[in-house]
Amino acid sequence: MNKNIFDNAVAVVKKARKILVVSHVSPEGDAVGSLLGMTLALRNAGKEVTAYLEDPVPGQMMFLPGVATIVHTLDVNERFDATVAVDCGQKDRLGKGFVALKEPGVIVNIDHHATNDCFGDVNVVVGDASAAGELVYDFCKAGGYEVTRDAAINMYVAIHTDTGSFRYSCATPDAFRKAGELVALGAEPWEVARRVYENYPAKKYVLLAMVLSTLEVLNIGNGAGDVATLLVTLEMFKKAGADKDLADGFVNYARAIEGVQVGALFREVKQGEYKVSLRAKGDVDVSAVAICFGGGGHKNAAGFSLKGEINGVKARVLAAIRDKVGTPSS
Ligand SMILES: [Mn+2]
Repeated sequence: MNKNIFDNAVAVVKKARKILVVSHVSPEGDAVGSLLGMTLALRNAGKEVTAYLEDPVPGQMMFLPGVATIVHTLDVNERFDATVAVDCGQKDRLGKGFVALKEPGVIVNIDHHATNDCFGDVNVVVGDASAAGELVYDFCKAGGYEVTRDAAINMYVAIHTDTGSFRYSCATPDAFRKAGELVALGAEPWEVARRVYENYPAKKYVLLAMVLSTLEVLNIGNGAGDVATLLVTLEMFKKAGADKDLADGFVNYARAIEGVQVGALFREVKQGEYKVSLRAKGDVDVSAVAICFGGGGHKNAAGFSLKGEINGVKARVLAAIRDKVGTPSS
């Protein structure tokens, strides 16, 4: 028989009767989809599976099959034969409830973050997988676990969300091929898109209208292209009756403008303090800007907090963008 990267993981799971499946705090589509995809496949094979997430499932993911069976607390004395962790690079990101658990059994760590510290007893870390959901699908194939329609919907959502709807460079031929197989197994693209991306509360748009009216596109004169800024204030949240989550993703409107290389959203968190989100296109690295203000992130997506009045805060951020991401004009 051919060797497969999942052989050891499959061996652990085959031997286990009582299994805990976990993913990271602040879960998004890949975390919830991978968790439930794995859970449903193993339950279908007769395993006794507990699916645990420390934090609540985001509203847009509440339609996922099996979501009602997720638990958010664990009994520290409960004993498992094995734990399968998905989409999580560090053990403490699995949450306090998991870390406190005395007998998690053999820990199988299945992930796609290159920064994964291999906290498991068995580690399957594939940095070029688009989503942990891809790996859950591979695991099922390797172990001979049937992928039911309900499991397929979860894995499809995992891949769909982590590839930015197949827009990011991680949308590889493998990601498309596996997504296609999951559609053949019963995941419905339109139904998923409708639930995940076309199901927002109206007040999000009331808020968006106010935020878009603050748009400024500035040429900062450093050869790095334009910077577009958006502002969301506490008063706007109050007027729209919206909480802060509803501004998630607004910064992408700034980045999406023709000629703009960096989009910035300034969100007032309290009087005199702003959370700044930066999004860059292509080769522009905004994490360097975030780091110089004590924040962090990835090359194309980073953030930090800054104190001061909005005009001063904006001027400091634009100056840092000019210094850090500009190419000397030639
Ligand atoms: Mn992921």
